[in-house]
Amino acid sequence: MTQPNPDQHLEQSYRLAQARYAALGVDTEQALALLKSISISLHCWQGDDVGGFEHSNRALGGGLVATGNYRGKARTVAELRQDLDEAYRLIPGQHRLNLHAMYLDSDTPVPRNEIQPKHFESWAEWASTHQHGIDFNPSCFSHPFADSGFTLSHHDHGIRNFWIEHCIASREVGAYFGQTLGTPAVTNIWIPDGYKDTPADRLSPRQRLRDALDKVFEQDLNPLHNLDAVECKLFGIGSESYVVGSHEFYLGYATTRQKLICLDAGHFHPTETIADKISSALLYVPELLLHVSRGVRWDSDHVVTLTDELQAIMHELVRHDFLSRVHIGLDFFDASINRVAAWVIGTRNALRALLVALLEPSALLKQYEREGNFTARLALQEELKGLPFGAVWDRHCQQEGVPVGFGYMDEIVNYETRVLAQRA
Ligand code: RNT
Ligand code: ZN
Repeated sequence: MTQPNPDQHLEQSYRLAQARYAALGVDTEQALALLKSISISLHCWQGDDVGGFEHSNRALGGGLVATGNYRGKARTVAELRQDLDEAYRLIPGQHRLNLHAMYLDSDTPVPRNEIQPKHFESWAEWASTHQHGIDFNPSCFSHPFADSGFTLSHHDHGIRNFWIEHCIASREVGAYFGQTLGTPAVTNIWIPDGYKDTPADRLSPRQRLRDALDKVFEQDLNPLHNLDAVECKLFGIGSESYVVGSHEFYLGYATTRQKLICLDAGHFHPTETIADKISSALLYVPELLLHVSRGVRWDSDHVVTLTDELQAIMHELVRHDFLSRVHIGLDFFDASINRVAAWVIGTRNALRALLVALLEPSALLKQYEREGNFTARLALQEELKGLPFGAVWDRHCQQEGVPVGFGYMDEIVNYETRVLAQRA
């Protein structure tokens, strides 16, 4: 008897899955076509534990901590790109890169308030060759002027101004990427500002931050080149008692200034999920940036896994047709496992959750809800969890020419031996 080959197995599984979904009125081919059109922005900072290439060798600051010492961390721009290329090869679809200002490509040190597009030319060339859009971030941490724990809201005019200039310069770099690559860069401002212990004055830093941001955004930039986002946080390591850029602060700011708000999945109280915030925020701000991450207790930055919370986020985007108004970025840094694998695992999971959302008969669920049939709504929601989305996902990977299932680990192991292990 001849055994069917693995490709035939995949084909058979897919056909069975297709029929199961069709019985619920879901077209798997349409879901896959949509999934192909979605780009995720991979964050450069997973590749080197948020180090950057500024020739300064400063320890990571701003309350950010990358734990672990797995071999093979990227030490140069070239190594980071090589690792990114490998990650993109193992992820189905065409994706973006989210770059921090501290990852500039310059032989000599450049003060942060003096960064220019020319320091990022090689990134633009690489991105254009590989068809990646680029998103951007000012780096307001790991710097002597951030050591006090305050940047844009600092009481010292000179220090505050330094960070204002850095953010203005960053928007210009964002616009340069957007114009060069033909797809707008989302330039996202996150600052660590806050107090470890109970403040005496919660108001003044917020007034200063509001005014500083207004200066940063004074110059209108073409939205086809650059989109501005602001990112809130509940607390950080070292800013447990007070964070200047809280959710209320930035929701108010983004609403009144019509900026994008960035919701990071790890930046809220552990029982609060950003999935429930998307439909509210999008009533008042034009677009959203998501930092898809995974909070574990007090850490906000674990590699994204296929959790209920991730699934809830993706359901929101699909059910309300928000995909065109939401930019999906990742934000985690794990130095205890193979860093390329971390990108691949996290991005593939974000895409898998998107696929599950695309395979949902949401019209039917909404109908049950309108009819007050909450029993059927619950029953169907639970049944859907057992449907064979994995066969549809495998089909997608196969069609996109990337390893199916656990198969990508063979490539990761091979890359580790060939490349990462050689970095002493
Ligand atoms: C920090 C924020 C921010 C950073 C990156 C490096 O809490 O989430 O997005 O992770 O800018
Ligand atoms: Zn974030």
